[in-house]
Amino acid sequence: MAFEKLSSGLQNAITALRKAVVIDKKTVKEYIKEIQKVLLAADVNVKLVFELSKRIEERGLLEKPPGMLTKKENLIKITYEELVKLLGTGEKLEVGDGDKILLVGVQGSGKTTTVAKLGRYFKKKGLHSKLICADTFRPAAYDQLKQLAEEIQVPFYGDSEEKDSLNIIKKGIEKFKKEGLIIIDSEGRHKLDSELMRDINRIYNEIKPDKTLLVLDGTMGQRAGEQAEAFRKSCNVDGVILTKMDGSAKGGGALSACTATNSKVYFMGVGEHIDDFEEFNAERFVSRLIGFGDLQGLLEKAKEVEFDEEAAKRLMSGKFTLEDIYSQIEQMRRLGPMKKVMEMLPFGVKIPKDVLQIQEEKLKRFKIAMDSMTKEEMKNPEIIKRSRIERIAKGSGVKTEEVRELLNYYKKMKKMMKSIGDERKLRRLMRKIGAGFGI
Ligand SMILES: Nc1nc2c(ncn2[C@@H]2O[C@H](COP(=O)(O)OP(=O)(O)OP(=O)(O)O)[C@@H](O)[C@H]2O)c(=O)[nH]1
Ligand SMILES: [Mg+2]
Repeated sequence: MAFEKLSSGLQNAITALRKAVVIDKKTVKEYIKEIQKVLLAADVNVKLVFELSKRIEERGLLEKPPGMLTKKENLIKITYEELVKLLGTGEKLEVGDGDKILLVGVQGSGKTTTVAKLGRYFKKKGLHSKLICADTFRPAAYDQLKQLAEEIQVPFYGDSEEKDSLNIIKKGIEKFKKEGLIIIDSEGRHKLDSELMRDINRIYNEIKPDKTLLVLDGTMGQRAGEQAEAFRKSCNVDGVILTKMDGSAKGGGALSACTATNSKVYFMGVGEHIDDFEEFNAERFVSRLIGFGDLQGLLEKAKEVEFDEEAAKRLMSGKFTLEDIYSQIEQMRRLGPMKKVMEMLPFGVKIPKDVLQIQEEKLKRFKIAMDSMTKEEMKNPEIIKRSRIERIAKGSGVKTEEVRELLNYYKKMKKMMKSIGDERKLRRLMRKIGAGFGI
């Protein structure tokens, strides 16, 4: 993978940062210098690199790490966020059967290969891909796509005798009865000549594709941005597919240049084989560059702490309602740490066993019951007496005993929250828990 260098470079910088004893201006500067070196080697635009490093430095030095994150960890989190910003968002290409996709690009950029890759990709997603070869410029184009279509077993239309590409496309669309996802390969020329643009414009205006995707060779590095801009000026490009990202050490440059020119990158070609193709998602991509497992844990930790901080505020205010239980259930995933909070209460707080051992299944039933409650009942559960319990049970299909159980659960939780006491105690507790997580 061409991103190995970029990836190992970033990871080395992060490892060095982790080893640093103190995080001061000097360490941060050294760290940023490393990141700069790595990005410049990947052909990311110098200006972008400096903007990015300035933001990392500023945020790293000024920002208060969210909750329990250390300064170091926050610096890594910031690096991740800024890299995602540099490389674009994670928008998905929305298409379906009945749509037409037109691929455009200069000669040799990888259009024909990508038409087949897209065909396979969408076929795997359950759509009915159909390929049309509209390249009348290069004689071998017809056979190339026909073979690829056979390989991936999707319908193909082309006509090696016809000289007008527009005619071919029209006939192809007719043949496919406007059904399925029609993917059209167009011709390429040596460079961005006006004739190519004129032809593509003509096709575009007649066919009105639902999506026009520009195929760009990733080995161009940051020059990909210029091409993207030129194409967008002369025809309505919806997004970009970067090819040959496997062979290029300049992939980072191509990606960032597309983002910088507001060209959404939807896919990446990462090899000559049909399956060497992936959806581009900046968050996933940067996670992988930095080391996915590592980062995931870190981001989770930042979130967990945010939750605890919020919970702490609410607990302190003494306003614990059914709504809190409801949102807790909604955030089932985050209930784990909450349970830990309760388990680790070291200040002689007695936790009723049944509060801790409440089953997920039961929580789901509670949620259903709460869905039948009024806003007032959720805020002030004390008002829920017998007749209301019966109404809630009837409305939700949950047993009256279960509604009672929920109210009991609520009472116990509230009592427990009260007994935690003051904020200092709670903060101390949270630090302890942090230590338990190995922070
Ligand atoms: N390594 C690698 N090679 C690729 C990738 N995509 C395409 N290629 C190769 O690039 C060359 C050109 O690909 P084509 O699909 O024929 O390019 P094209 O844009 O259709 O070319 P023209 O029709 O001549 O304009 C072929 O040798 C492909 O195998 C990729 O993602 N990685
Ligand atoms: Mg071609």
